[in-house]
Amino acid sequence: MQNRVVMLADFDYFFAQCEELRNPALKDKPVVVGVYSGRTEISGAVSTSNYIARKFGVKSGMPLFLAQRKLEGTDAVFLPVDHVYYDRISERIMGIFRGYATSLEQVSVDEAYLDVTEQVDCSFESAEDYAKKMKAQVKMEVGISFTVGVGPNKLVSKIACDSQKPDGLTIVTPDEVACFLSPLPVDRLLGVGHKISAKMESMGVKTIGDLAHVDIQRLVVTFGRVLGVYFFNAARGIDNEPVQEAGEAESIGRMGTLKQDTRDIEVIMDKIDEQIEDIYKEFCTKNMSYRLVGISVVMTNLSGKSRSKTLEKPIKDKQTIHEVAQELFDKYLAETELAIRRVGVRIGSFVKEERKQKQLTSFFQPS
Ligand code: DCP
Ligand code: CA
Ligand code: CA
Repeated sequence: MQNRVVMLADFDYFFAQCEELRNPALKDKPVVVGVYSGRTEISGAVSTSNYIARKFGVKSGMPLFLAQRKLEGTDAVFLPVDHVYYDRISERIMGIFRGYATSLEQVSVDEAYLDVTEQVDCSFESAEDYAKKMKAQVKMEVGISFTVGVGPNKLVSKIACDSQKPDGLTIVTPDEVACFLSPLPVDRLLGVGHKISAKMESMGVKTIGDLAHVDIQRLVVTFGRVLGVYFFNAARGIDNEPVQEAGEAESIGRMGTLKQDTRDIEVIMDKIDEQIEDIYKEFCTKNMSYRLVGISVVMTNLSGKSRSKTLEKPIKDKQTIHEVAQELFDKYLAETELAIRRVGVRIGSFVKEERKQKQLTSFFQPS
C-alpha cells in the first residue's frame, strides 16, 4: 500500500489574530481575548492572546486579573470573545481548504486535517510546496496565518504541527517518524493527560521513545485493552484512522451475555456499566462529543431489539451514558414480560470538539 500524506492546519493565536485582522493597530501591542464571567469587571479567563502578550507569560485558561498583572505598564488591549466573527473567518478558511484536499476533517474552529495524498501524488516533497501554496492563498484572501504539520497519518501530523508555531511548516516523512517522536514527552500523545503521564512516569516512561520499549502485554494490563493497544501503536507513530468528514464516524458499542436471564434492572445495569467503562476509554482517545446513546437487548426467546435516544446537546461525560441507558432499559422492560439474555450499549452521532475549549470551561466549574 502506498503511504498517505496527511496535513493538520492550526490557525495561529486564532481569536487574537482575528481581532488584529479587523483592527491592525493592535498588531504591535499585547492582545488578550477573554471570557468575562461578569461577576466583577475583570473576573473571567483568558481564551487566548497574541505572541507579544505570551512573552509576558500570558497563557490560555489563566484568570484575567493575572494576565492584567503580568501586562502591567504595557499598552495591552483586553477584548471579549466574539465567536460569531471568529466562526465566520473560520468558515472562509475551511472553504479554501476544501479545494486542497480529498477529505477534510474539521476538529475545532481553528483546526482541520486534510488528506492530500492524491493531490501531492504520495510525495512529501511536493507536500511542502503544496502547504506553502495553501498558506499563501489563505493569507492573501482572508489575511490569517496558520501552522501546518505534515505526516503519514493524523497522529504524526498533529504532533508535527505542535512542534513549531506560529506560521510553521513541519514535515515528518515516514522514515523520520521514529526519530521525530522518540525524544518527545509522552503527554504530547492525544489521550495522555496528568493521570496517565504520572502512571507512565512511575513505570519509568517519560518519552514516547521510552513508551515504545514497553511490551504490549504490560500496557494492556496497566491501561486496559483499548488504551494499551492505542499507546503501543501511538508510540510507534502508527495511526490508521482515516481523515473523516463530519458525520462519518460510526458508533462505539459493546454487547454481552448476562450470567442468567433476568428482568432485574440492577443486574442489567451492572453489566452495562462494565461495557460503559470499555466504551468510554475508547471514546476518550477520539477527542469528540456524542449525541446519541443506544441500547440493544436479546430476550429469552432470542428476539432482539434496539432503542436509542438523541441528546439535546453533545456530551462528553460518562455518567450520562449510564443515565440514558438506564432510562431506555426502564422503558423497555415496561413494554415486555420476557426476561433478558444479552444486553449492549452504544454511543454515537459524534461531534468533533476542541480539547482546549473544555479546559476553559473546567476552569469555571472545578470538577
Ligand atoms: N481557546 C479558548 N480557551 C482555551 C484555549 C483555546 O477559548 N483554554 C480558544 C481561543 C483560541 C482557539 O481556541 O484562539 C484555538 O486554540 P489553540 O489552542 O489552537 O490556541 P491559539 O490558536 O490561540 O494559539 P496557537 O498559536 O498556539 O495555536
Ligand atoms: Ca491555533
Ligand atoms: Ca487549535
